[in-house]
Formats: sequence, structure tokens, C-alpha cells
Amino acid sequence: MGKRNTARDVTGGILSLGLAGLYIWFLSSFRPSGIYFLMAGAVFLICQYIVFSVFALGKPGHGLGVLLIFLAVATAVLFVGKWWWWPEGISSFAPELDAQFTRTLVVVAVAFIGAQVALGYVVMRYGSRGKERAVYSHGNTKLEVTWTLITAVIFIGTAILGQRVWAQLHLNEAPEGAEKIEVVAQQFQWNFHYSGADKTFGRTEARFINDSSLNYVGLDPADAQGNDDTQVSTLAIPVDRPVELTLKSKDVIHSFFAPALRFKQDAVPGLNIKVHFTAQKVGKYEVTCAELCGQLHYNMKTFMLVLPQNQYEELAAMKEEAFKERLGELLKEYKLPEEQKRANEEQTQTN
Ligand SMILES: [Cu+2]
Repeated sequence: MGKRNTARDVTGGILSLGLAGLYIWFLSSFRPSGIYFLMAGAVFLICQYIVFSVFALGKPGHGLGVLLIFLAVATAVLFVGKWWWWPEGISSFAPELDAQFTRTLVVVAVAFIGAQVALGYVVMRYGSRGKERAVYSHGNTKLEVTWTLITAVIFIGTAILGQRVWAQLHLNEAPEGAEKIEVVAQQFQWNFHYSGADKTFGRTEARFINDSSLNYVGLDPADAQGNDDTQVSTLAIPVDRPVELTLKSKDVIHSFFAPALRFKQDAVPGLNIKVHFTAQKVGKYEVTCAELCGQLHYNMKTFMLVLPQNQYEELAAMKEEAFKERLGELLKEYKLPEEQKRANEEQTQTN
């Protein structure tokens, strides 16, 4: 790089940082979502590419190399900054799962940044306008054995570290006295089946399923044990008590995902998949379908109310009509964590 290019380098650097600042300001003040988020990202990248191509290191061929390095670092910054991150964890295993998530992310980040920076460097040094010619190498067995071994140790190591939480959630039986709720997924809604005051589920069968008469789960009208059962589209569970869900699907594969619980499990037609967890904080949380299940998949979402135990017991013992009415009231009463935060902020502002 010649001396006469320094001014160009500095100009390029300042322009690029300015663009990045503008981009971060735009994202944080307008919080664009979906297609607008993608469009803003594309415009930003194109502008950065132009800046790099024209100014970076005073050589047009270097633009791509610098862009690669910049992108790798910018990606890492987005993760470290945690601007788009998990909501607060409310399940007993959330801290362990978050620790495992961070460990995995760090390992992947080291590999990703290392590889992208190396690629950018090679593009700059040996690209079509670089001065040096690349030489062919047939590889180095010792090096390959070394990094394959290192990779294997790291990946198997992280898997062993994480398997305890995994087993606890998916393989172990639910603890004695767990509250049982059946979940029946369908295109495109969640149905939750409660056993009522007798704590015994009425018999269900596919031939009794009738959406127009609101019998989504297929309760057998002839079974007396089902008389006090309730079918609703919002999940209500007690706080600090193990809950066992039985996940079923009527049509295609869906996936029950409650980000605040750090919990995700597929619902597969023909299978009764039992899972269990304990929620530790009262409130209203989001539940969504995490498996692309059809045209209205995006709309397959609902809420989970984590209720104080006495409030839950009261609700769970109610007959269907009263249950639904009370659930509607509770849904209005409780707020999502971000709604609660906003309400608190407004409260402090008016005071
Ligand atoms: Cu779905």
C-alpha cells in the first residue's frame, strides 16, 4: 500500500463507520421487521461494498476482502450486543440451557470469524488485482489430522456438557404430581385439553373431531369422564409446579415453542409425545409454532399464562363455559414482559 493512499484509506474508514452508525441508528429507532429488515440490510451491504470498492486500501480489488472481514466482525458485534436476544428465561432449566447456548455460540464464533477473516485476507492478497500469485498446495496430512481432532474434541465435549439438560427434559419421566395437559396442534391453531375437576381426561377419538361444533380434540360425547373437560386455545399452567404436556397433531408436524421456557418440541401426527417442565415466574408469555406447517403457519401462535397456584386450581376446576370466561379475563389482566415494561416506563413518566 503506497503512502499516497493513506488519505483514501482514512476517508473510506470514516465513511464506512458512518454508514454502520447510520444503520444501527435506523434499526434501533425504527425496529423494522420482516421484509423491511431484510431490505435495510441489503441497502446497507450495497453501500458498504461501494465504499470499500472505491476507498478501501486505495485498490479496487481489495473491496471484497475488506467487506468479508467487516461482515464477520459486524456479525459478531450483533451477537455480543444482544440487541435481538432471548426473552428472560422462566423455567428451572433456563440458566443451564443459556450457558450451553453461549458455550456453543462462542465455539462457533471462533471458527466463523477465523475462517471469514482468513478468506478476506486471501482474497485481498491473491485476488485478481493482488500482486502475488497463489501457489497450489496438495494439503498437509499432519495439519488436517490436528484440526479434525480438535474439532471432534470440541464438538463431542459440548455435546456431553449439554446432554444432561436434554435428557432431563426429553428422556426422564415427569415427576409425581405433575399437572397434566393435552396439547392438540392443527393447521393453524393450538388446542389445550384440560381434564376438569375430576382430573381424568375423557376418551378422545379421531372420528369425534368436529371443528364446527368446537370439538377440536375429538372428545367422545358418550364418555361421562369427559363431561367436565375443557378445550381452549390458550395455555394456562401453575407456577412452580411441574407440568406434563402430551403433544399431539391432527394433520402435519407442528412444533410447540415457548421461548421464555427455552422449550421446543415437535408435535407429530400419530405420536403422543410427553414432555415436562416447571415455570418459575407468573406472567403472560408467547407460544408459537416453530415448524413450517402450511400457508398460515405464521399465524399459529397463542399465549401461555403462568398463574399463581391457587388461581390455577380455581380455573382448572371450572366447567367449560366459566373456564373460558375466566381465562379471557386473566388474558386481559396479565401482560407480556415487554408490555409490562412499557407500562412501568409510562407509569414512571407520569409520576
Ligand atoms: Cu404449525
